[in-house]
Amino acid sequence: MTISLTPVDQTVPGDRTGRPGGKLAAVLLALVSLAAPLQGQDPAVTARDAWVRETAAGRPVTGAFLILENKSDTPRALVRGTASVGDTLELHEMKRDNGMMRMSPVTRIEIPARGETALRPGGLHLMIFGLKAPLTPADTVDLTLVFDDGKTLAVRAPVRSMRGVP
Ligand SMILES: [Cu+2]
Repeated sequence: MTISLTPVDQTVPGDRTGRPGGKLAAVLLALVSLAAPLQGQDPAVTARDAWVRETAAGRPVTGAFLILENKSDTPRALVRGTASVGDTLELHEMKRDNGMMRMSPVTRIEIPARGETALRPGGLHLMIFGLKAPLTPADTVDLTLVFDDGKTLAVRAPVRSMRGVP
């Protein structure tokens, strides 16, 4: 009985990984599945033109700006984030209120499907609070952005001079 079952056992899927091709495929699959969470990238949303504003002396707060692009067919939203150089990061909008520009926190920043949202001075932006040290144009800031699907995006943003920026 057991002897007659042996040829059947050799055809089970587990045995196929014994072939060189199967092993290579298994290793590649393992590498791919490891790489995704390590990079922390959300394939649906990417960022470009990221920068952080140089800080004025003694001000423990600054703004971060970038363009978020959603390559998927599903609307996404940025819901929170962190910055390597500060304690907290808030999502902000700037609006005209009684003739004055005022900024206030928002809970999410929408990125339309197959579209993009620009975070720039005078509009939507990120605000970094509790800066550990002043930021100068030689510095870079690592931002980690979290989206409404729970995925994260790592962004490296250079610090730019305040001169010439509204
Ligand atoms: Cu702000």
